[in-house]
Amino acid sequence: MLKLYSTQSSGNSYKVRLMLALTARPFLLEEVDIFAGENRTPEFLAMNPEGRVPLLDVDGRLLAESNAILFYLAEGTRFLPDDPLDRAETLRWMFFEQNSHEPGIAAARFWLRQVRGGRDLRTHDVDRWMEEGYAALKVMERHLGGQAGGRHYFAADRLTIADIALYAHTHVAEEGDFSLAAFPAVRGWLERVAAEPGHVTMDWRPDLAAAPGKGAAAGPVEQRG
Ligand SMILES: N[C@@H](CCC(=O)N[C@@H](CS)C(=O)NCC(=O)O)C(=O)O
Repeated sequence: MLKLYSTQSSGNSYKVRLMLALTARPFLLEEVDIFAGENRTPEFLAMNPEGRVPLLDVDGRLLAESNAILFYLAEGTRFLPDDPLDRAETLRWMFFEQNSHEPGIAAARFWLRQVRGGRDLRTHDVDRWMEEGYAALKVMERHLGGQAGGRHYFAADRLTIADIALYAHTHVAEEGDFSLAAFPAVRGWLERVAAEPGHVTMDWRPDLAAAPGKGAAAGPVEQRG
């Protein structure tokens, strides 16, 4: 069975939990407390030398990087288009997420909301995060709202892993002091993703009652796609 090393409040981990829930795949969840350094132990570093979550264990083979994990999990499902250009467009927005979106929006939330004293520790970075984060939100707004009638999703006219990648940190952008007031198309898209059947919120965990030891197993078992 798949096993996910994840931190509950981590947007990158949430991407993977959301994808597993949307595709109704069973998995074991292992909570890694990055604030207590559980991701920097020799045991964890032996699994992922970067010392980061999320990390997916597929029958003993380990896969890091949230968007690589999404790509693996999406194979054969409706969340990864077959058409080569649609597929490439999906990847395009996932690269955008990592290069232009996550560094500002996720970093601001992490340091301003999640790390005690983070605002003081990283005062000199706040302006850059705001500039980069708002630049990314403007790109998203232009893409979604830019053509007549607007686009409902980022690629292939349907919900793909590009949307899942971008949704994870955008829907909590306000926790990093960003306002979405000036981004109506982005807000509409967030609502569409949240209304998707099988959608789960960031605090969702698999059924703890089924948990042997520390991990928790998720159901249901059948795969949708
Ligand atoms: N590019 C990586 C970033 C992973 C990442 O930054 N994870 C954070 C949590 S969201 C983490 O593990 N931070 C702890 C650390 O770097 O020590 C991905 O998308 O998976």
